[in-house]
Amino acid sequence: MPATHVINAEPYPVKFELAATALLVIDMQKDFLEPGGFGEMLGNDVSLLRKTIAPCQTALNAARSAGLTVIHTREGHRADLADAPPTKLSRGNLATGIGDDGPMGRILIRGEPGHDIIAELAPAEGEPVIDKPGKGAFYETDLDLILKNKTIRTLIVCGVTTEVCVHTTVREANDRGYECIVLEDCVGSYFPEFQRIGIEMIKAQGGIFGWVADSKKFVEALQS
Ligand code: TIU
Repeated sequence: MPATHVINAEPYPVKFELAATALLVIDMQKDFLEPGGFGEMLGNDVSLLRKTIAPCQTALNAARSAGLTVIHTREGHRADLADAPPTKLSRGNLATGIGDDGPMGRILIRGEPGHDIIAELAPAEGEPVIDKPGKGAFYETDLDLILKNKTIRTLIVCGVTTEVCVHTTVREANDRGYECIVLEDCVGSYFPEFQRIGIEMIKAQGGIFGWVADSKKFVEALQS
């Protein structure tokens, strides 16, 4: 019998099987969470995202203890920018933008310090890290292939930002037949209103994109 758990999510409780569930940690990178990166260059207050770090640690520790598949993603580009659409590079008319030098190296470039995942949530040995050129984690990556090979059906979703990379990824996953459970305190936005509405949008209409729970409910579900 597979180990089945129930999480007390909204809009209604949902079952998940340990062997068919992955924790997906989206873009918890210095470029979004620390001063001097892409998030700040866009005009954002990065401190707003930092309250997600402790809940993400709780979810990550619980997932690892339960033996769940854990997958991390990073948004970023090749050093030669060949994988960055010109429209993305020019967006915002930024004085300093993608590929330019910043305090944490070239902004949103793979291999640069700012592109790396924050130390608090560093991937453990053997946990796949998906480097993605877009906002969605499925676009031009091998995430779907990895999930299918592991026969994953449910994604527990953490990361930043709620209305951009988390939403895009959840929508992509939902259309591919995955069940997404977004942990509200583990996802963050630079805009409190977008956080609130972004969460509402996922669970509205009977769970149109998935379910919403939090790190405490996730831990409780794993212990049940
Ligand atoms: N700007 C913003 O809110 N987000 C991004 O650019 N990328 C992610 O959400 N990871």
